[in-house]
Order: sequence, then structure tokens, then C-alpha cells
Amino acid sequence: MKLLIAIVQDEDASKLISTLMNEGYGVTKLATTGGFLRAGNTTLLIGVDDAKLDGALDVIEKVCHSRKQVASAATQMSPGMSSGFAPYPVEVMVGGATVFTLNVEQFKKF
Ligand code: 2BA
Repeated sequence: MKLLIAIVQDEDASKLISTLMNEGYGVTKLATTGGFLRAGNTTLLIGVDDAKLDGALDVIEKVCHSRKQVASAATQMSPGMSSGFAPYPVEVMVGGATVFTLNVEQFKKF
């Protein structure tokens, strides 16, 4: 079994959850915040049997789109910049989805 941790944009979350649920996947939704943009995003925990892993990744890839967002002046830039913060708005491409796949040692429901 695997655990997918999928960080997606809020705009894609609802459709992604319903598509995954319709296809028989279990999903837990967490409201999260990206460290760079300091903006809300959504993290999904998806436990899947190994045989269904590729199917889940296919759904995520199909549903989640990349979009441009603007990093505001409050955005902390990479180390090395003098002030540490963006001096003017910077456009960044966000998503479609950032997905971590973890091996699950044990899965129990009580
Ligand atoms: P944020 O950290 O808010 O990042 C939003 C987008 O800003 C990123 O999109 C990337 O295009 C850009 N970005 C991030 N850090 C940057 C930097 N130091 N300099 C310039 N641009 C930067 P994505 O890569 O698609 O990431 C979307 C969200 O996924 C992230 O939101 C974060 O919540 C999560 N994420 C991405 N990589 C991660 C990682 N290695 N570990 C944990 N979470 C991650």
C-alpha cells in the first residue's frame, strides 16, 4: 500500500476529490498554506493499494492545472537577496500538483 500526499491548488481540490471518490479512492482533505506564496492550498491524503497507484496519479494529473500566480511583496525570496523579501510582484507558475508517494508499513482501521 502507498500513501499519496498531494498538494494542489484550491481551485482544483473539489473536482479532484469528487473524481477520486467516484473512482473508489479514499481521500482526506487538509487546508494548508504554501511556504513561498503564503497562500492557501489543499493537501490530500490518499491511501491506495499498489495496484491502484497509477490510476490515482492519472486522475491527479488530469484534473490539476498549472496557473500563474503573483508573489506579493510579503513573499520571502531565496537566501542571498539583500532584504529577504520580493521588492516587486513576481509571477510564478504553480502546480498542477506536487505529489509525494510513501510506502505504508501498516494500515488499520479500528
Ligand atoms: P508555495 O510554497 O506557496 O509555492 C508556490 C509556487 O511558487 C511553487 O509552485 C513554485 O512555482 C514557486 N516557488 C516556490 N518556492 C520558490 C522559490 N524559493 N523561489 C521561486 N519560486 C518558488 P509549485 O512548485 O507547484 O508548488 C506548489 C505548492 O506545493 C507550494 O506552495 C508548496 O505548498 C508545495 N510544495 C512544493 N514543493 C514542495 C516540497 N518540496 N515540499 C513540500 N511542499 C512543497
